Amino acid sequence: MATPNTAKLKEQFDAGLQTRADFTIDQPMHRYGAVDHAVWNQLYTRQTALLKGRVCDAFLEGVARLNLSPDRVPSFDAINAQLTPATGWQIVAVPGLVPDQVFFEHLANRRFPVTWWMRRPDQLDYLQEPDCFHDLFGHVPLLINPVFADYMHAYGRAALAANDAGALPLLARLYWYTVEFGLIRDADSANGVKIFGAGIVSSKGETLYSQQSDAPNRIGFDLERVMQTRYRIDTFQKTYFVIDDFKQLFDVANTDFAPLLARLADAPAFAAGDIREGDRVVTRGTGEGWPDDADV
Ligand code: HBI
Ligand code: FE
Repeated sequence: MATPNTAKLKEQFDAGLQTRADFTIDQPMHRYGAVDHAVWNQLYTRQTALLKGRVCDAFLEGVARLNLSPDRVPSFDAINAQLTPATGWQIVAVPGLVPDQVFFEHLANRRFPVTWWMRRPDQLDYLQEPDCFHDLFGHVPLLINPVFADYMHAYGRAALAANDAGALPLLARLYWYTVEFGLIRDADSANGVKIFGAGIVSSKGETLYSQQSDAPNRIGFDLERVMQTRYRIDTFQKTYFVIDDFKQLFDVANTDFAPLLARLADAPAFAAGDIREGDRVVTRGTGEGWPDDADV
């Protein structure tokens, strides 16, 4: 969470914004200043250069098709003009993190909530909460890909059902290890993987670490295995899961989650850095630099 001081400032800042019952607002274009546009430009330029040869092709195609402006914080309406005709998704502006139930209801209706505000210049490398650069640059390019678009929609519906059944942690882990920190196989790339997760794509440090470091495990994606695996919210991941292709997400999207959640309800959760029997290990991590306190 934000420090109390930041939260206090943000509260005052948000006060003038008309927040609707579903937590959406109109993107307040007049609130972006020269510093916000400069931060967007700096992050956009840095990440697009760094991601070349490291991120999956579908992401680059998405960036190109959405016509994201490098020099200014993009208008959400302009993005929707490209996005909605392609996959039925739209982005909606929100003040920041929204409650789980609200978030999933948006996804289940093909709406992706995007935080409207930009991080400060002293937060280029890290901030704990999602800002506009993470939400927009990290998440939105893949929403113009039809397979990924359907996966996110199915995820929203499954998460709503899981929330009702008290099984949200299982679905939160799936989101974490695919949408936020997913890798995808690519024989010609470092460690045989490329990047697609938004938490990686929007971070310089984790872009390099997730693909090139010897420290983390990289393990072939398996739905049940992922849903049982704890994660880190405060450091680079100890383990990344690697999908073979987007078809694998399509199969997950078409899974009947109810029996799976019932079966896993009492199953143990694995530590983030564990390697288990039956894992398809892509790379076994050295564990260098791993914190030894408990995972989430
Ligand atoms: N709200 N704006 C926003 N963005 C998120 O990614 C988000 C959220 N609320 C809840 C939530 N994510 C989590 O429940 C998921 O990561 C599982
Ligand atoms: Fe995110």
